[in-house]
Amino acid sequence: MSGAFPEGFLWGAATAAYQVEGSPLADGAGTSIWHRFTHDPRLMIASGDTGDVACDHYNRMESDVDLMKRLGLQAYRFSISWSRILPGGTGRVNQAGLDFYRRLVDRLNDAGIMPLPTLYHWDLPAALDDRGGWLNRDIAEWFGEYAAVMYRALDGEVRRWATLNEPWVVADGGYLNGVLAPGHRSIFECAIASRNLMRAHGRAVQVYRELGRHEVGVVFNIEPKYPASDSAEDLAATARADAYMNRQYADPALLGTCPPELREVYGEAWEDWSQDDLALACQPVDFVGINYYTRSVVRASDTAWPFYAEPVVQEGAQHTETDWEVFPEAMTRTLLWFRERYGDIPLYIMENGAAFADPASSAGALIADDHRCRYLADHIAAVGDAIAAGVDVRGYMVWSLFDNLEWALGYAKRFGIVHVDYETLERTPKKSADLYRRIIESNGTAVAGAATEDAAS
Ligand code: PNW
Repeated sequence: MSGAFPEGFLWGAATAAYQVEGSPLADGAGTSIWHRFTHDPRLMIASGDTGDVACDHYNRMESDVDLMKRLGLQAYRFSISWSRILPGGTGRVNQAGLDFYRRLVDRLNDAGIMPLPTLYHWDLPAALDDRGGWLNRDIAEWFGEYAAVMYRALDGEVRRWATLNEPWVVADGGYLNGVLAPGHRSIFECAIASRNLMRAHGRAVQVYRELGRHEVGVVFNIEPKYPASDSAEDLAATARADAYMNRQYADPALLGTCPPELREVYGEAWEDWSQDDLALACQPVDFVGINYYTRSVVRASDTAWPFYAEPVVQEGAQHTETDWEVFPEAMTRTLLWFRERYGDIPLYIMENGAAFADPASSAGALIADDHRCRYLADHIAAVGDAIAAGVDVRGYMVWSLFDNLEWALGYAKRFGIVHVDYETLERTPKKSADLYRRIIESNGTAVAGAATEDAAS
């Protein structure tokens, strides 16, 4: 087990703009679809929470980077808010928005922390949503224009860019289930948005090849699907679920094909991609980011529209506060599967972590988030197992650095290794941050001890 982390393995933590920054309209920024979504009484999120303040990272960026340094982080994955840069989505550039990310990147580099920006983590400029958003084919050009602005501004300081974060969540949550911005519910739109997401990704990679000097990649959430039984129906349902959630995005980007099961999944909403669209989506990337949280066990169902597949809850297994089964072995399996299917491409874990109800802390003591400590140690060990089996994993980012706005679930679900008091905005590292610091210092060897230690306590 573990100890397998190569020299130079990159240890860091991740956040996303709308979840942590606050001040979404400051300094000339345009409105994003997330600002709209959280302020529209017909949509909103149950708690009424918004990103207006969030962790106030926008105003506390400098001291937050100092905190990252104290935690021993070697990399910080964050996202750039498109509407801070281009308030109307295209056209006029807002210098003050660029300045914020330049100051962030400079401060990170000065602290010896590698900046890992993602261009799109779900907060589309509302002005572009008014023009159809991800349903408009022109979005590939819009995204390319925005990407070019960022590359021109920061490619000297940034060496590794990601285009999209989790296109599946954007399409499924935003256009099929309506639980995320822009809150639509249409399987037809889901298919169109999915295709345009991957066209936009491809366009941003093309632009990078013209302007960039370092690396560009994309980040997928991968949730491996396990069949509930060996019956032909359950196996077929599992393949549909896997095609819809995992291969739908990775196949076009990395193989230039669409999974055949998607025809069945989408039914009349499916339209085959043209050769041009496939070619645009399939640009050579320098790395792939993988976000892993859980697996799911799948069975066939006659009533579960539209996929006729449904998850089977694993009674008796540990689940997080977001009801995700804790199943670290599947992380190893995901990485092995990825190399098997897509070849030997450098991989980064760009997100892995868990929401748990943290115990209250007594004065002076660290918040004893033992469940999170255990989760992180076991999953980092699972990454070590994949590396030992020859998978080229080059880094690991904890989700998340901070407790933050967990999208439609609001502030109640806490993923941070650093606690945020939403009254005072005070940051307090939890026990997991201390564990993670030791893991980083030992380049991963501290995980084995950590898992046993917490099991015993
Ligand atoms: C990711 N799923 O979202 C996002 O990148 C983060 O912004 C988010 O806070 C984090 O995971 C925790 O939820 C996901 O349903 C949301 O499979 C949902 C799923 C996966 C990832």
